[in-house]
Amino acid sequence: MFEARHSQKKIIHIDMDCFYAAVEMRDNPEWRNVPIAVGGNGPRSVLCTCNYKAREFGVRSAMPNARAKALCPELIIVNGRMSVYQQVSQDIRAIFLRYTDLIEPLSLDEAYLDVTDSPLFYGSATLIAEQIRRDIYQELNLTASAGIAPNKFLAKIASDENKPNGQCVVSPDRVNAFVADLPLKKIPGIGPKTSEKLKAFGFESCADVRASSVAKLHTIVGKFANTLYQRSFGIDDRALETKRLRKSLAIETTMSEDIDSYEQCQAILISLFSKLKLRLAKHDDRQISKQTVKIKFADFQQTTVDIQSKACLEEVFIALLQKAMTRANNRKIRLIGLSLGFSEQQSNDKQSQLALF
Ligand code: TTP
Ligand code: MG
Repeated sequence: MFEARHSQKKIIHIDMDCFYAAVEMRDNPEWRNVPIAVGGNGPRSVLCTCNYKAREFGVRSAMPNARAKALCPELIIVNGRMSVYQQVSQDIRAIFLRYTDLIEPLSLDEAYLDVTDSPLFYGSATLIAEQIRRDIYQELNLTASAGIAPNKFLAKIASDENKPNGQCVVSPDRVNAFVADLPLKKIPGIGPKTSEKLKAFGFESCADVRASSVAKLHTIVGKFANTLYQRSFGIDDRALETKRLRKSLAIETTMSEDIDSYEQCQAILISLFSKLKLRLAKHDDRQISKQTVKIKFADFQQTTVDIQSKACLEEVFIALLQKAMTRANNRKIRLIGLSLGFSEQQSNDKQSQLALF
């Protein structure tokens, strides 16, 4: 029992309300009380999103402009300003970082935060979420909604419950009740087609799925059966994917006293190298493209030497150090740094998805 409590996670899913449209309303007061949408203006354009006023008319994201105009003739369709949304997204990220660095961004306006080990607000994820939303409102003049739950799946669904400008907590004792009546189409991974197919077999809610079996579900949704069965009980073991696609990995040290002997420099390089190797283990999915040695001289001038390389090799760093030291001109050395460059390989689907925004 203690074990189970101990391993209980606290996940917050934050999602901005009608994000692009909200930024436009903020920056253009004349649009605040009228239905607006953000989209292109070509005849075949579709809307990116629309404000809640427009949603009252049935206007939705991804709807063709013409259809939206038919539903809501007074709808104002404005051009998007991606660079502004990207900047706001960075500002939101900076607010998240005040509360945790365990952040998994899903798109410009959405992220998971893991606050399981946060000591803030006596460890209350509910209060942390409230404060994050308050910060966003006070500093950026935008509203966000939040879901607070023991896992990503539940937190994401919960953030939609009290939109806009609301939050919903699914505490561990509420998981069962929350999930039982959940329509299957709300489960990420179940699109309209799969939802129709499941319905045809009599599956509409999580309760229907629970009463069945993985084997039966497999005949309908294939490989997704296992996940679907777990979700119907509110189970989701996925950890946050916080790894950013970094361009390089670097480590350096400033000496307490400047040094000038090659032997001393090499000894420092060797100790840095073993630390770099350790850190590299966490990035084993990346392809190395370059090794670099940097040295800073006593007069604060620095020099770098690099070489194309597909591995992290000590002897290569040593050779680079030797070359860098030929530029010393009798100056002592105050800092040595090693770094690895990575090639631009996309590590998973998430990254390519992010690139679409
Ligand atoms: P969403 O969070 O899906 O939508 P939203 O923030 O506009 O509205 P909600 O209050 O329901 O969360 O998407 C975030 C932004 O991504 C949205 O403002 C515009 C963009 N987007 C598109 O460009 N095309 C799309 O089809 C969708 C769904 C979103
Ligand atoms: Mg949103």
